[in-house]
Amino acid sequence: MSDERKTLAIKLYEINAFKFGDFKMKVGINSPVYFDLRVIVSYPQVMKTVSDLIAAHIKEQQLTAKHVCGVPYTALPLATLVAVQQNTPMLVRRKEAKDYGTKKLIEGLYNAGDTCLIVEDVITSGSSVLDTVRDLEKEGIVVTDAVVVVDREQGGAANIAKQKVRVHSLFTLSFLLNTLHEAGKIKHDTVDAVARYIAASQINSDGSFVNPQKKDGGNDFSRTKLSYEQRATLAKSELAKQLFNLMASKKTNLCLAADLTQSEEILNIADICGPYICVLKTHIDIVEDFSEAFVKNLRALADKHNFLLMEDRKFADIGNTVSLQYGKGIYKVANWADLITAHAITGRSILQGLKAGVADTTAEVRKRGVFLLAELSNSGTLIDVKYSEAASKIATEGADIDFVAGVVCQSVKCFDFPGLIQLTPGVKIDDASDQLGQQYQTPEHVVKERGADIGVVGRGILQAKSVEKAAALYRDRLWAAYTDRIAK
Ligand code: 6AU
Repeated sequence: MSDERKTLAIKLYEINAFKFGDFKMKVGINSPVYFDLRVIVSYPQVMKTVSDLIAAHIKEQQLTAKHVCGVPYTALPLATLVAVQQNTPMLVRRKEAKDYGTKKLIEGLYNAGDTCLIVEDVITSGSSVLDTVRDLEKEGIVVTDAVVVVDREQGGAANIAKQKVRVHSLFTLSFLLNTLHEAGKIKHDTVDAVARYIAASQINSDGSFVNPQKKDGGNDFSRTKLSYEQRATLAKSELAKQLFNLMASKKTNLCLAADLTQSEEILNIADICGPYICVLKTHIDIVEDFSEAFVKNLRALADKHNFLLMEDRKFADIGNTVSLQYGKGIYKVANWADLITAHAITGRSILQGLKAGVADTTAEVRKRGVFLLAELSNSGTLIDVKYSEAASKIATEGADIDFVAGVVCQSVKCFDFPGLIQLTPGVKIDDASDQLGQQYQTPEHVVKERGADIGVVGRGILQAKSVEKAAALYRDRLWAAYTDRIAK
């Protein structure tokens, strides 16, 4: 069996099912090894060998689950072969429930109390297997075992075992490394680099890093420990890159909420506060004397003082409507605002709709970005943990994330990806709340405890005796909190 596994390990390497180099991972850090087992469907002999080995393992270990279920999508064909070979009925887990008919997430015949074995291609944090366990368990199905082709040894097996599911792997990353090294396919340096990476990047089931710096002196990849310059290199949105670099070079992470109703007042405050801010945020629909000349002058001030304009429109409609609201009407927001805010309530189509609202060229879309709202600062908000998790998923997964510059939220737990910017409103040095539900925190608290990259200050500056002094003070305190945060 061991020789067969070694031969298969080398074959998988030869067909590029895994590679060594410098790869950007979903969580934002670079990995020296990358797996893509999707390629095996093009090699029937490899498919057969892998599924034979899984079936042999199930027999050897006397695993007797009533059903087999593959984690979508890469492991589905493998699970099918295993199920057919063993004559075990299969269950299929949908990634998304159908929006018509039965809305079932699990297809196949089963009864509550049935047992099931999961097949997966690669585990890193274990979160995909755990998603499948959760959906099966919702139907009363008991998941006993998970058989995976490759365990990257980054904590996934332990995360799954915590849910009382036994994990079996055909290969560990160490086994693959040693086999390839023995066969003269990779150099010792590669083995070393990968081993160091594994030691330094253990992952919790929610995708966050275990923070090994404290444990063994390895790297710490948590987003709040990285500098804005480092994070600019990881950003997927051009606007996020630009804003990270602007903050780093101008040494400010202050966003001014210019919630004023007269255009002259906004222009005046933008000129005074311009040197201290990275973003000026508007609510354009409260301006009583809006004109095209006003936005032209505001843009000129943004260029003069090097800050970006964000229209806090909080778009929240179906794709077609937001595309019109963004590009058309009196305000034509897409023409002048670098950044906008949007609710995630409509789901992914909000991103497609907004992209469609920016003129028609890809180049234009690259000059714009959105901050998705995942949490709100006011008391009594209806947003709960499940909603904010789903909102941050929209911000970090899928084809349109190149348009997402960041997330508006209140807590560091909201998302992990270091290429996104956390914008946190509700910042004020005094006053714990206003009369209408707003809740305030100090600059130090939002940056150090809550993970804010940019603090949004409105009335803390607008109502100060000296607006300029207040802007300088908020800039200094927010910036010092950030430099402290990354130094520790
Ligand atoms: O400092 P303030 O309370 O005067 O202003 C806070 C600004 C306002 C709000 O519309 C906005 O921040 N805001 C947002 C944003 C930016 O989307 C979200 C939120 O949860 N709370 C909040 O106050 O312009």
